[in-house]
Amino acid sequence: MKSINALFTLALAFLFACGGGGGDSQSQQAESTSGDQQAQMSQDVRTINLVGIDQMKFVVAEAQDGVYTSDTLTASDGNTYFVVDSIAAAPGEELQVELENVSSLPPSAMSHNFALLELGTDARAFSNASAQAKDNEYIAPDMEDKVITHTKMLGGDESETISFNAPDQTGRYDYVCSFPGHYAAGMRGKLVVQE
Ligand SMILES: [Cu+2]
Repeated sequence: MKSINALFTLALAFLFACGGGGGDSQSQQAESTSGDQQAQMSQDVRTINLVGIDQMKFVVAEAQDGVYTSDTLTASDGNTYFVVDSIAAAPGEELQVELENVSSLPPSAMSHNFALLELGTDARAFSNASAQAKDNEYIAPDMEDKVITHTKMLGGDESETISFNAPDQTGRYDYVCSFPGHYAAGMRGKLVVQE
């Protein structure tokens, strides 16, 4: 009887241990479920994971299909990234662009957005005008018709994913970060729409 009691206690202890573990795996499951839901949302849609860094460049953490990079830069978060020069897309291709700002500086000093401009837009003029438009998330109100799509202005540790279709017309479309000074510092690139 003593040994049965001991066995019972052991079984109970085991049950508690498993119970605790079960709780953990349940919360892990909950996390992975929301991950699955995100994956479902983006099913078959190419997502370009852009990062904005204090050196005022659009960068990626790893090679991605159709994303063309040049230099590498080590950001303030200690990670080394590839500087993005251009992104290729097919006419009308459904795309998602995620932009994450990895800065630890205050938003007033280091925010980033991604603004894709209509073909033939003077990207420098747009950026200069937008630098004055603090109250409109640094998008020049009188040039909003030149913007195909854009993220909001993101402070450090913020990210946003936008969904859109690449334009039907082939060509080289400018995208910029319109935070003051960032276009001039090189926070820009081309969405190359080609067959
Ligand atoms: Cu920026």
